[in-house]
Amino acid sequence: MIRLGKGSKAVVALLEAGGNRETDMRTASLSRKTRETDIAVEVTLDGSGKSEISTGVGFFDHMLDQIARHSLIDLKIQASGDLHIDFHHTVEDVGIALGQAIRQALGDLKGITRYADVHLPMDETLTRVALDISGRAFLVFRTEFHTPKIGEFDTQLVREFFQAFAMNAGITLHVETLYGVNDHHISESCFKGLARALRIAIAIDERQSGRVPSTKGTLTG
Ligand SMILES: [Mn+2]
Repeated sequence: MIRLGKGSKAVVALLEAGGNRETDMRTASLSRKTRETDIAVEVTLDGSGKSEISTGVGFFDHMLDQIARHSLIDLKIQASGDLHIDFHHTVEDVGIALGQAIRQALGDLKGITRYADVHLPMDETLTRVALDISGRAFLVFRTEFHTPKIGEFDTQLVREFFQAFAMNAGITLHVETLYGVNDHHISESCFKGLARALRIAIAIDERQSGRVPSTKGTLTG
């Protein structure tokens, strides 16, 4: 396994040289510390969905586990934040750090599938997630909750996470819950939908033959 700090130029070079994709992992690790939070993130894009998540917020850990499990990205997230105030800083800053780590691991975006969309059902709820790994950060979030809290967790923070993630990953991300009754299901369908769409969009498309999937020739500037 090759460990890459910034970007995945070495992987692309290997791909172009006919390297073995099974052993050339796209990975990144970073840490981010402010007066509000202290966060360490490790991602392995071509993983098996293993996760080690500890944010101090049980429901949020459960949602981040869904990202790993259903994107097949291996994810380690260790966060300690000012939870005595509320969960806002921790949720937002994990979104920032995870977005940055995934962007870093994707590198110059050569050979990726780029676009994906899924409809993610969870019992009575149906959420649509469409995304473009474009280098252009944009969020459309059309999901409404029926109650202010899921347990201790503020339902407003779901949007905050998606906003922070999209802005820092450089992804155009559209999330829309078409219908749903239970807020736990609604939230979980958004996270699982993101995971399933990421799984498709980050995958190496053999027919791209290592090219950046854009007529501009670049997605990073
Ligand atoms: Mn659940």
